[in-house]
Amino acid sequence: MATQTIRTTCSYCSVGCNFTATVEDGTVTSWKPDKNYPVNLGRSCPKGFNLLEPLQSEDRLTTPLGRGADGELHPISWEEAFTRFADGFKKVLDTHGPESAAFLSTGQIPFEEMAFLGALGKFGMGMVHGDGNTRQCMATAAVAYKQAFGFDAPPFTYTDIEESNFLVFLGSNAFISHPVLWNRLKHNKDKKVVVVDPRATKTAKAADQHIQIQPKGDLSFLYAVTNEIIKNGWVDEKYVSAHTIGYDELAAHVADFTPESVEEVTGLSAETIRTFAREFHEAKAASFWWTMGVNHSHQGVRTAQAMINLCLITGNIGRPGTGPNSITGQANAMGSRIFSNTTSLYAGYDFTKDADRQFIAEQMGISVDRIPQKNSLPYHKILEGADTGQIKALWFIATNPGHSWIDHNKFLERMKKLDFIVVQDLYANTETAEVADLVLPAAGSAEKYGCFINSERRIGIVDKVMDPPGQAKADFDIFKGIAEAWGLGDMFAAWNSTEDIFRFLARVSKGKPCDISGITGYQMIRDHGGIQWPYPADAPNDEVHRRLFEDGQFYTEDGKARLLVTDIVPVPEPIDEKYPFVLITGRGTVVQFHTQTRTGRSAMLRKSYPADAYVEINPEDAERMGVSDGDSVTVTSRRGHSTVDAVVSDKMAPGQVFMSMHYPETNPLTFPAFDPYSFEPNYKWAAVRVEKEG
Ligand SMILES: Nc1nc2c(c(=O)[nH]1)N[C@H]1C(S)=C(S)[C@@H](COP(=O)(O)OP(=O)(O)OC[C@H]3O[C@@H](n4cnc5c(=O)[nH]c(N)nc54)[C@H](O)[C@@H]3O)O[C@H]1N2
Ligand SMILES: Nc1nc2c(c(=O)[nH]1)N[C@H]1C(S)=C(S)[C@@H](COP(=O)(O)OP(=O)(O)OC[C@H]3O[C@@H](n4cnc5c(=O)[nH]c(N)nc54)[C@H](O)[C@@H]3O)O[C@H]1N2
Ligand code: SF4
Ligand SMILES: [Mo]
Repeated sequence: MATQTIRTTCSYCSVGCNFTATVEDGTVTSWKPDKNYPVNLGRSCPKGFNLLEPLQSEDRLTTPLGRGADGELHPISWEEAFTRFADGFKKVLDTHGPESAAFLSTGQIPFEEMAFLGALGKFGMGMVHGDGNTRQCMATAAVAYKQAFGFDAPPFTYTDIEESNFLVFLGSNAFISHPVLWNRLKHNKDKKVVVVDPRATKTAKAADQHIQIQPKGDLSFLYAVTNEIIKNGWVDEKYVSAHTIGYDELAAHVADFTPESVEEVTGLSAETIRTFAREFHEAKAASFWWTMGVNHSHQGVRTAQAMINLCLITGNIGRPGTGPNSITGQANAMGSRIFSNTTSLYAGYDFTKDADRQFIAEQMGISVDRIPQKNSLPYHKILEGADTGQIKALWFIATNPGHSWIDHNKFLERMKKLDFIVVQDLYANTETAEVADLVLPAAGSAEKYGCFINSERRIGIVDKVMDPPGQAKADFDIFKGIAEAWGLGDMFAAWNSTEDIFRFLARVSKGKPCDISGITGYQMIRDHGGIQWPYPADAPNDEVHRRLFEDGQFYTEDGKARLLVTDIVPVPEPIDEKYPFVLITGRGTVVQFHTQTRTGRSAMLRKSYPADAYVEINPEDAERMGVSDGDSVTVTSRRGHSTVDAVVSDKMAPGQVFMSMHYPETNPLTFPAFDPYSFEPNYKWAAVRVEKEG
């Protein structure tokens, strides 16, 4: 009997845990969290532990499906599918031009596959627009870092969580969202963990202090803290003058933000704010850890930068246990940020710069005319284009916006206006696949090869442990088939495996902040237990944990970081008498992932979460409305209504309700506001009312 041991990276969240599979004669006989991998050291959460079960579900998509004259989806051959794909897109692009079709990509497939998609869509098929679902998730952090540091570069490594003695989790429910990372935190008397969240989440309850802020009060809170730090002379002046630009503007900007002046908007006492500022100052190593409570905001970029500013002016960066640290979301969100060829050319090169286009064209061996000279429209503008008629065809890869997109009733209406929709997924009954003309069956992460990049910039290997079912193909092979059908075989002749693409990207990254030119191939990543970027050929560094900016040099032209501020903008949809509650949305439980296409298919996981959609309501509000736990209630916004179960919970502050994103009942209600710099949707504020049924 042939027995193999294969290590691969989990494809749910961005922690990036590794698992070891024992494969006997093609069957996985054991699946265990890897003890030696520096990320998870033998730990896992239930999702990773059940990673393979949804892939083995009876209703996996095993053949391509095409919509027939009867309006239904029917199995078709791959040959037919590739022909329909090429015909459908060519017709639209030939008739309406290169800006009439787009692809919407993901943070959940290996970055080599993303890179292939980016080249195929933009250089091959000739589309100008292609964005990723990381727009829904990490765009705010990416833009915040890029503006402040000169490159999208999360500075930390996971040991910083162990070494910090004042950790602020701001808008992060890491206890359920990044459980293995949260578990690295060892509480002790030299360490204080503060959670800033409007809800008393599991993370807040497990922390030393919960600062129960009003939704969207963060920017005012952080400016008041900055003001306190400045007024008390707690600024690290040496660091500020050597390594930053914009201090005087920052100081002038926050001068009016006294703790007293922000009490109302933050819901916090001036004393709480002063104490926080003092403790942040006194800590030997203070750190911020933020996720969607910040990114999903109409002022997310500047809020993230308010944390970046605080770390910079107090010298809490580039040392163990410090940093303004954005934890990423999806398993390969970081890979999509640097290698997907969507918002920037590969490795942070710029579509709008002649020299950058020329360089990438040479590396690809293509004519520079094939590279679009302008940036893609962001996600929400692509969807608006579907409304106005500018966009006629869309291709969705490993994402399900028919459920996850903000204000999704409108999304589904817009889909009806399109001439051609293609969805590439593991399953045919996702909300997005249901409206497609063509559905392409993809292999899941454990059924193919490639790499993910986790939250600490660690490149982890994705290895095949089992075959995909039926005719399902790795996304790589689907892109290869499309390239052939389009007549682009020559352009991609050098890419015969994901590792070929990896080597291309490693070469292209040379000299950029995310330089991985020293990584020779997959075996090296396997041998090292993952490798963090950068790993340049001319200065390889084999330390397992590496943080950025230890020398105070940033990626801007002058090497200095930027301190950036803005005025506070009122919330886009204020509550009023008719819609008196703030609706917050987010993750519900550790065992549910996003639109539940995968976790919903695990019998094991299904036992541990509520089967039906629910809304969490504060006990006083519930009592006033005569609502008891388990009652059926209707939640109504200006855009839609959903009838769900009431959960009366002291997690919620009065005047606020929470619905989890895992149920399709949530996004018909959300309000489509976007950050002005990152264009990330503000999923975490809508005005709603709640009424008891019957
Ligand atoms: N189990 C599980 N884990 C996951 C995922 C999953 O679906 N399920 N998804 C992965 C992905 S892609 C992502 S992006 C991450 C997301 O991970 P998180 O960001 O931790 O998840 P969320 O629940 O969306 O939001 C975090 C918190 O923000 C708070 N919040 C809302 N509004 C505000 C505000 O105005 N200010 C502050 N300070 N906080 C606010 C919410 O109450 C919530 O507790 O999780 C990853 N991990
Ligand atoms: N109300 C509300 N909405 C939200 C959020 C919120 O907090 N509140 N959070 C937002 C955030 S942070 C995120 S990241 C998004 C997530 O939103 P989506 O990306 O739309 O969510 P998923 O359910 O993860 O969709 C991924 C799809 O890819 C498929 N898939 C998995 N692996 C593969 C593969 O290898 N190849 C292919 N081709 N397909 C694959 C899955 O079956 C699934 O259908 O949701 C956003 N929506
Ligand atoms: S913590 Fe994240 S990466 Fe680790 S097993 Fe759970 S879902 Fe997978
Ligand atoms: Mo996300």
